[in-house]
Amino acid sequence: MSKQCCVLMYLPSIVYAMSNIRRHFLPNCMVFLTLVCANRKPWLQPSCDKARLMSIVGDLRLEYGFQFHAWVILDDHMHLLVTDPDCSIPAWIQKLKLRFVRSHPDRPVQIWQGRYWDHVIRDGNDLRRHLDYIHHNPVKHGLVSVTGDYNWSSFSSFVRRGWYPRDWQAIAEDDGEFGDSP
Ligand code: NI
Repeated sequence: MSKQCCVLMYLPSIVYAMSNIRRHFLPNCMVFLTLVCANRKPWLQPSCDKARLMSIVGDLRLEYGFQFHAWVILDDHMHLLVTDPDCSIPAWIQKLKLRFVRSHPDRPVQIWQGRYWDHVIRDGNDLRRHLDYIHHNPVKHGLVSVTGDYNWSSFSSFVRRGWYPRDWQAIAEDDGEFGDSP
């Protein structure tokens, strides 16, 4: 895929309270996001919860108009790759977390870590690296041994579009920082 990331700048975040980070995104930048469950509890393990989470993301995409390029949901975290024309990522992530908690039958007090990981995609290589990371993630985290066996990611839609071979496997683990280290 040749989608160009138009933004090479990332304005530094301003920390104004320990638990509250104000993040600055520029319009139309492509951003890799990692949301992790509090204490790494596997709140997202049941398929019905993964489906519910995806449906909430779909609703927010319509409400906020962000583009949703790639995704994977694991048992205790998720990775997303989005382009947001309105720089509204912090707002809709807040809603995503809240709506998921409110729609949960047990209404647990805390499902999500307060913070989330973000990374602005710098160029085509960086994009490729993050797409591969997302799609290899179920193998990396030991949920399946073959990438194509995992249903809860955008891998199959990338295969349909000819961007990955069906039997694709990552050549090597990427040991960069992606916000999902234990
Ligand atoms: Ni991960």
